[in-house]
Amino acid sequence: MDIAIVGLPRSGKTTIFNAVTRGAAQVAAFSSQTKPNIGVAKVPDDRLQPLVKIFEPAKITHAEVTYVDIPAAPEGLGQSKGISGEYLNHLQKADALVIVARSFDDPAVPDEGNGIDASRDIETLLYEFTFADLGILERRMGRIKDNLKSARTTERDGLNREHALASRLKDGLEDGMSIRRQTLTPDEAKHVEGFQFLTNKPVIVVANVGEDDTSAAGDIEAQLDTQFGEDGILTAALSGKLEMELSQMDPEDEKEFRESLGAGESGLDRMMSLSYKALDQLTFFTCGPTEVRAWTVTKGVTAPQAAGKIHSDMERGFIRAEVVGYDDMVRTGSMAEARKQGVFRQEGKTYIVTEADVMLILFNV
Ligand SMILES: Nc1nc2c(ncn2[C@@H]2O[C@H](COP(=O)(O)OP(=O)(O)O)[C@@H](O)[C@H]2O)c(=O)[nH]1
Ligand SMILES: [Mg+2]
Repeated sequence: MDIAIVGLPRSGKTTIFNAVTRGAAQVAAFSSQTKPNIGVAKVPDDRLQPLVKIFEPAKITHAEVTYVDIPAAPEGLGQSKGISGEYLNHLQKADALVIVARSFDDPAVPDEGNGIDASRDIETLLYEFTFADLGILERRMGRIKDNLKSARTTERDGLNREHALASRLKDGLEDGMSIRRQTLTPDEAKHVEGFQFLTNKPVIVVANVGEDDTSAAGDIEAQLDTQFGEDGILTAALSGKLEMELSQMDPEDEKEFRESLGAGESGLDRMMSLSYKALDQLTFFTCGPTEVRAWTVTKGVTAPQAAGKIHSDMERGFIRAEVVGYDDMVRTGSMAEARKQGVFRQEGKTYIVTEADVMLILFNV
């Protein structure tokens, strides 16, 4: 699962990328980055700590997602030239898009010359997404028209239907309706998925606020939510610079420093959990004395498929899964107690894994 970080130049994309991946890619006030940075991030999950308390494992492993920090398009984003080429490819491949918008004022970092305005910059990016999708639709419609000229009667129906769908999506987009908000039949939705439209992807907007302005983060977030929430867009606000510095400290110092800054969920954690949730995947846990671990799988997988995520042998030799729901696990406090209270289940090959299942896979190879 890939999350792309996009935004105007010097909005703080690479800074935030470094914070989420605990990496050290080059951030720059002037020079321009040309290659994407790719890194893996641990997904924060409030449900891990209660499990750790129960199992006291030697090791805790978070679910992981890949972040891709995409440099601004060479032709310059936000100048209505449209997204194309390699840049568009990067965005299309992503499963979710994080838009970073500059909300910090810093004379050392030149802005684009029109002052700092996060909501304007977000509008610009969203407009570019719409524009890119319109381009894809128009090209597709042109190709269908060409194909129709030489199509056999048996093919005409399908092509005409596809043309009608594309035309409907296009009308919707022109009316300001992202494809993710348009009403589609399951068949249409499946067909549309193949095109990897940008406005069909989950979007999280992140206001990058100044490090001495973090008290304003809540207000900025609320304002952006009012403006973009209706379009199904999620919002977070954080200080990229501060978060990057914190991510480079050792965990103890980081914890202490965060506490001294004032309690509450960190903006970065919020951004990361929102992005993970937006991917619409399912998390299950494996728990024992050696490791408590969160795993990510697609919704609707069976127990053997989930086991295959851990190891292919476990899928091949799957016998059964022993399952306790997360809430039952935390409430009962131990496997033995869960068993006693009858919330411990034996599940077979056809079991469909549900959110936050605590699973032990029994297998034989
Ligand atoms: N003061 C301040 N500077 C920041 C913040 N985030 C990023 N910067 C600076 O802005 C410049 C551009 O950041 P970078 O992450 O490279 O932006 P990108 O072009 O979007 O990847 C760098 O000099 C960063 O140090 C922030 O929250 N506060
Ligand atoms: Mg960068």
